[in-house]
Amino acid sequence: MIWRCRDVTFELDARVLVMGIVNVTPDSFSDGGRYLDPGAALARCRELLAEGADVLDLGAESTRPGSAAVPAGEQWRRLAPVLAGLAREHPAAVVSVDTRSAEVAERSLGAGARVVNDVSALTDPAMAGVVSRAGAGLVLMHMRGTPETMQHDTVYADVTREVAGVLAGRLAAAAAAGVPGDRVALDPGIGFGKSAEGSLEILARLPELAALGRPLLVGTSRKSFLARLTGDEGPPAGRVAASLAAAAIAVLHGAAILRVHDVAATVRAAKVALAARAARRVAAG
Ligand code: HH2
Repeated sequence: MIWRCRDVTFELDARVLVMGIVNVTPDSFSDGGRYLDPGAALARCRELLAEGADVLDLGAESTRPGSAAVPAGEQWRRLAPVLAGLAREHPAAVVSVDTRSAEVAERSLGAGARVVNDVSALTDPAMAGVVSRAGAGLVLMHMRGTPETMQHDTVYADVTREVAGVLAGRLAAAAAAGVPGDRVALDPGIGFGKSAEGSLEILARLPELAALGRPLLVGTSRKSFLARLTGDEGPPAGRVAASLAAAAIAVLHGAAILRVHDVAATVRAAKVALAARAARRVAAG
């Protein structure tokens, strides 16, 4: 299975991509405020590349439960110096921009980004055109409602089936709007309008989503459902061990891209899980 992101094509049958998170925000749930300064954000990007990140995901808007939208102008003000620095220092690094705004996506692609990570799966009507014209990679994520409202209703008749149905529909909508399937990765949106039980069930039933035929991106890193399971009460940075377990489960169940805060540790966990997945294939003949 391939994922085309402008001039870069990832072959993902026997490989897992680790996407390192850099939130250029004052308020993200785990790293809010740490990388708002462009110099600090760039230093973090360098660190994550050195740790083995295959993709850097830069976000300028927190999407934690209850958060309000950040205007496009403010997102761009935060992102522009970081993207310019990366283009100067690491032009070959694959940069993704985590935004729901077509305007921010267009400016970021103009500054060298190769992927648009849209947690709203094309709610901005101009987004598909922007991605299509650039030939960029696109992440389509499932979310019920908006970050502001998504935790109001987390009850589903069958969460995995609903997520699969919505993602299939968004994949078709992207194709109809000019973004072919080989540019798209799909994401169940762990924690986005899901209960802790729902997020866990999706992890357990990931093969049903892998059956949609596109690379699956899974973002469990440091999320609160892990703390519910482990009983960890401290800050999100203390959820690394639980995050690694979740990452390994995701890979064993078919994930192709892991969106994480802790790159070096996840690279190692993913290698073990990927080897187990390959061994299972061999054993199954
Ligand atoms: N999770 C977050 C943000 N963006 N994008 C995708 N595709 N999948 C995810 O699971 C996902 C995402 C939330 O994590 P984080 O960026 O660390 O926090 P915040 O939204 O508070 O900035």
